[in-house]
Amino acid sequence: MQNPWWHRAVVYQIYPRSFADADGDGMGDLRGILAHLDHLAGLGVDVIWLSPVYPSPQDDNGYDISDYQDIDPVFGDLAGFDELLAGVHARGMKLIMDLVVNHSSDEHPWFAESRSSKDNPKRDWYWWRPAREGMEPGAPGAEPTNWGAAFGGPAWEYDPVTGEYYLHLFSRKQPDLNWENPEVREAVYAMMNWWLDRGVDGFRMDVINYISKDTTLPDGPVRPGIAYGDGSASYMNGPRIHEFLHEMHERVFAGRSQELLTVGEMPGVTIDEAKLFTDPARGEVDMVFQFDHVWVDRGEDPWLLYPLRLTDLKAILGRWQAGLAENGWNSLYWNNHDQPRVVSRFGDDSPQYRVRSAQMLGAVLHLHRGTPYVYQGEELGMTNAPFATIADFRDIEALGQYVQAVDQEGRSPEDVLKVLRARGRDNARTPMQWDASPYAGFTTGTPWLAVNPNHTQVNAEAAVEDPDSVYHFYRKLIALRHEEPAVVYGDFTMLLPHDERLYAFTRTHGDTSLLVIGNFTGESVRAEIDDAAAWQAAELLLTNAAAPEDLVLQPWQAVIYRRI
Ligand code: TEU
Repeated sequence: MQNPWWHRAVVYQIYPRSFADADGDGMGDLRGILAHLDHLAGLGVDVIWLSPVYPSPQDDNGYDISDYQDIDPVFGDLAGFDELLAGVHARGMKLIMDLVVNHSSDEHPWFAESRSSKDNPKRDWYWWRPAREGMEPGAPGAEPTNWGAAFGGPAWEYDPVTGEYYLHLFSRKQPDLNWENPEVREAVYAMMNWWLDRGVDGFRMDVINYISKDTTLPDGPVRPGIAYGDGSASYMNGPRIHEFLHEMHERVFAGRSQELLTVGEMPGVTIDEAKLFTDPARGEVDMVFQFDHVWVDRGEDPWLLYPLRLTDLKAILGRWQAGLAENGWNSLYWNNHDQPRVVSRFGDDSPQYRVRSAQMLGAVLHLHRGTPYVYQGEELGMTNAPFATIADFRDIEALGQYVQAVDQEGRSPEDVLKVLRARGRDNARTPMQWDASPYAGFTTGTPWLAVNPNHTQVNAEAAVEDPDSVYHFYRKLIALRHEEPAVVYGDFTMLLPHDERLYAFTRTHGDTSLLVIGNFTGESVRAEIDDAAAWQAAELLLTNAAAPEDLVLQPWQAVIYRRI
């Protein structure tokens, strides 16, 4: 089979709410995106992934959809969407939509019907269950299972209309759709076909490995100090997940002549599962987002910060590289709208090393085998934000988890805040920093989430003007992927797996070998690798500091050498 186009592609994620506001209401919109398409074309990305722009009560910033076939007035309308799509295509890029079909909004007409009576034809479109046996419906602890929801509290909401509970793995305004029901699946496929017919180029599929549940819904294990049970064994990679995704592929993607891209977001996916999901012969999805590497600094206690161990990060990413080497395909990411900013997390966001460490992280990621994703502002080296108190956060996850941890589990507010400051999703959601003006060129109104004060230094205008910026380094990384087949196809070999300071590997394709080294420290470090002299003499394709001597890397330096 011919290699698919997306092996060579780089994807850029836009979180529309925080990207660019054209109408001054403090929230980003489609016209704002349209006005900045040249920034993306200049960077050289191939695909844009739009986080949800559909009508939504915005309980989870659009990941709670009340109409799958329209645009929220906050963002624009369908005509504006078509214009944006045409603008993307005119610049030779593609656009993929966010597909959020594990759950809908509780304000979706489907759910309104489902909740209305036990014999409504759509009753079974969601997961309704009676109270735990022998318990009073609605009483504390009477939920059908002990599961906790991702955003705090129980995963079941009591609905007095019919005296039963509905399942919501995320907020109570995000009821889970019942994929066991074939009508649900048909409705989703019809909607997907409608968007593809409109010209979109594929989908990023939200928590798509949660759609098949163990229908017996057993209680989950409870960890000490945590208020609710963990139900994930009953819905992560559930019993019918491969069947559902294959069916979706058949009903939506197979037989289309467009060049499409599908990527499944899959928390908890294993390498063995990912091989199945991404094996082209099985017809499921093109690639998945796995979470192992962004969970590297998580431990037993959710409210403790664990420092990065570089050897762990290398072991995880190395395993994924090896696991999908023969069949299947990796997606590569440090950042998205759910993750803290990588330069603050794994780099050094102080003025001295922010640019250099952001560049090093970019080089290490983009030189792996797989399709890299750039999250808005990552190409500027945007950092975490200075959240002072819980009142500064807007994210339903931060606010909900805070309440559960502090009020129900008795944690100290300071401990919880410390973790939210480091890991909270709002770090990724502060407005895009376009220039040094008061609201960073994001809006003329009042931004829905405070602009990071460092926008006076960290912004697109300054970065585009500065040849040594993170932006231009990312531009070169993307160009390198387009020009050098070894970046796309080369075999991956991890070097120095036990080294806590350097991340080093080779990529080999035919006669071409690349050596990549990233220094994850603020000190100079010499790379003790085999063949060091030959590499030192090889062509230095890209670096973010002076060319090393004797393979001694400066603080946070990255090097990419090529030998033919
Ligand atoms: O996220 C799914 C997910 O598992 C996590 O990344 C999530 O952000 C949370 O940290 C779990 O505790 C997806 C979307 O990317 C996220 O923005 C949505 O909030 C979520 O699904 C629900 O749609």
